[in-house]
Amino acid sequence: MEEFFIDSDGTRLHAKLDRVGEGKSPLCILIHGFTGHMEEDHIIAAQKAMNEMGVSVLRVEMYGHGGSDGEFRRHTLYKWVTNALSAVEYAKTLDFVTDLYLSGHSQGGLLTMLVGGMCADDFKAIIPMSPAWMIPEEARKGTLLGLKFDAKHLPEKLTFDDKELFADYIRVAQTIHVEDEIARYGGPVYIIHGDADDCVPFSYAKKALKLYKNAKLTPIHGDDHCFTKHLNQMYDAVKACFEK
Ligand code: FER
Repeated sequence: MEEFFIDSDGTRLHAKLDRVGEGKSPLCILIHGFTGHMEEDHIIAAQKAMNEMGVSVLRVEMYGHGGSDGEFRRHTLYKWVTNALSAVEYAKTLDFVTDLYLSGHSQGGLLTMLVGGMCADDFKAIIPMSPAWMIPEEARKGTLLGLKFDAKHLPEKLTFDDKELFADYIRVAQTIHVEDEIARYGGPVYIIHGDADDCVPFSYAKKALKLYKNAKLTPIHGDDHCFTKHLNQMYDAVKACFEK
């Protein structure tokens, strides 16, 4: 494992690269979710599943998360998109990489769907896990994190658990139209989602399956947002994405 920082327009992104062997290999960029980081059990499980399939993995932590620069309360999806584009640009400079893949969990899964559309030619396939692609719609409706707010006259910040999130997060999310980026990605999409997820509705996985031209959905029956009940099934579903 190599640990380092990737520059994203002056923001240092904490990254770990788990290579398979020393020769050429495919590489998957793997991104955590909202309030998450690269050492969560489900992120490690995905990394190990990919490594087992001969795929090197670049885990990258986004603005305001894990060991990367930035304050959580100041993160926005635009900052995350900029960060993910920097990770893609970095990955494309690596000589050992054959095919490039992009994967992320929840808000990282939403990011995977957005960047998939933006960089459609760059990826052999994308793997959104429990993708939280209802966030932009919810932001427009005035419902995020179980909180209600006036979507046209935003509060200064949202407060939840022991955290706060400035309204710029909402302003940015309100501008994003995920369907546009779904339409722009014609490559293979492997969606993995627990059908008992109470954080991101499973109905969004079914909706994405219909909208993508070339998608497969692997439901993890009875599992929650972070696959805590059947992590082994999630592991197998990730492996299956790379079977020839
Ligand atoms: C929300 C529901 C889910 C939300 C964010 C998420 C900001 C993200 C979850 C994750 O990334 O794990 O209402 O609002």
